[in-house]
Amino acid sequence: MYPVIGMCSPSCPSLVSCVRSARTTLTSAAYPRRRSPAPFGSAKGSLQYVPVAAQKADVGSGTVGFNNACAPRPRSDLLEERNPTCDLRSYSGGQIACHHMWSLLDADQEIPWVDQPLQYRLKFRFWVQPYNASFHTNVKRTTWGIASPVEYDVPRCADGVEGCSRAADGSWEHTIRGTYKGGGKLVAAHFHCHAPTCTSMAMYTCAADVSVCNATTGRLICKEEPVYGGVGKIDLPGFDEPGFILQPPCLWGDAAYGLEAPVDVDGLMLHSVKTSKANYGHHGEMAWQQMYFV
Ligand SMILES: [Cu+2]
Repeated sequence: MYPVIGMCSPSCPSLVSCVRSARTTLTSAAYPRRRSPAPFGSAKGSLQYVPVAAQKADVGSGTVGFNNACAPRPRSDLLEERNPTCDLRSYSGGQIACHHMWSLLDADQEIPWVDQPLQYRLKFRFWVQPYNASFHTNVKRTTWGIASPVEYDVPRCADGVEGCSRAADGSWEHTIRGTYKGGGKLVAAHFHCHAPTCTSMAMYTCAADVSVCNATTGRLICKEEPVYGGVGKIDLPGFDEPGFILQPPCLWGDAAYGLEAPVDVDGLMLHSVKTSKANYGHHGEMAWQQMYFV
């Protein structure tokens, strides 16, 4: 928990008094005794940044609404697993708490390196073709998530933690699954997840008469795994760079261009499986499927 982040509910007399009490009694502050607590996953409220006045470098401010919503199985595993990201009362980090100048430290921790802004570098490559009406087609975009629905916490795995298993090399692996209805003829799947946690995402399609759609009853249509640069697994040597990761998408299209035909998933159930490294916990990991279809 980060004491600089508080939470509030509409039942509190004021945002400030609620946030103050929330530092020590989060649940009772959000839910007075006369009401029974909201079930896990349905608490309402927001996060407020409370700067530490004694630290000049602490200039963060603002309030952000909490809108994560984990659907019950089979849509997503996370609600039944009581993933902390599903509920405001258990939320302990992730994209909702990540804002400009919000220092996610304990209140008694000094903000380090205030004169050394962290720098990072992004490199983009764009392939561009002039429009050609004979083969370019407009596509539509949709997103399917199996987390909250976008982000979730990968727990630090141990014996007995749901979703945890040992990978082939003996390290901990955490897996979540979700089942949902598809739509359209798929032409591209970009599975969005985070380095260095994410190890794979896979999507299966099930026949309409299958009662339980999973990796056994379904047909694998796309699996994406990160390819690390600098280890000789990228075909173009100039792009095989250490420190970068290639995550090839799944693409469907015209056989004339070497592609398999678009997958028609209209009305079909789809099932996705996402695996992560879990020797350590990770906040704000994602299992977000960015899809293009016609
Ligand atoms: Cu992300």
